[in-house]
Amino acid sequence: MVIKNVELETVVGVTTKKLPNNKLPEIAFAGRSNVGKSSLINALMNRKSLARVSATPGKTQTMNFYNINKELYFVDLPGYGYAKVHKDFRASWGPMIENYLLNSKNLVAVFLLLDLRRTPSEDDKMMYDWMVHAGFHPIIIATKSDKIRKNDLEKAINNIKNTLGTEVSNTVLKFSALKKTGRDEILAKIDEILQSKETEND
Ligand SMILES: Nc1nc2c(ncn2[C@@H]2O[C@H](COP(=O)(O)OP(=O)(O)O)[C@@H](O)[C@H]2O)c(=O)[nH]1
Ligand SMILES: [Mg+2]
Repeated sequence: MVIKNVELETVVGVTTKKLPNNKLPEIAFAGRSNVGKSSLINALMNRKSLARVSATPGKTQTMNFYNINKELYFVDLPGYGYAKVHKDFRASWGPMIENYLLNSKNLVAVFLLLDLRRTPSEDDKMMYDWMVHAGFHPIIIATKSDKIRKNDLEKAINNIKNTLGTEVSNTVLKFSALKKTGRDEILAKIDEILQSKETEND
């Protein structure tokens, strides 16, 4: 897909129960604070800073809906698992994300971002398990791939798969916002998702 037109259309606060009444398909991006969610969304949209990239984790406590080509939405979900905002945030984060994931009528796919260098945290595992239980097939994106040596890539990917307990055959997409590697594969995956959705509706 070629992204020509992007607009931050709706920002939903943590305490809001009401979801926007969107008609276009939505693709959500989840992951812990600082994993590189905003950086990925910017890279996909080819924008330097429409999604705010932050050196201070835990800043984004809203759900942001980006209208892409008037064709679909990217939904930037608030990051989880940052110690300092833990207590309050957790209390509001959980219900917000759950409310969205369970009630959005147009959600067609969920990407779960994980830092390629790290073993998935308890929060990551909880998120992944929750998604699988709720019937989603989260697509995993391993971020910050530029920070790891080529020789260690395979080992890091396997570590993620083993920790989460995903099928070994499951693909984990690698991405670097710094080098822009993996961008085409993610966009191709999005095309694939939208196409299979169309056939489903025919
Ligand atoms: N080296 C490297 N740094 C990254 C990459 N993606 C994000 N970062 C850095 O990680 C930090 C958090 O990124 P951000 O996109 O705000 O994460 P978010 O909290 O998940 O939205 C920022 O300092 C980014 O510059 C990447 O692919 N490579
Ligand atoms: Mg962010």
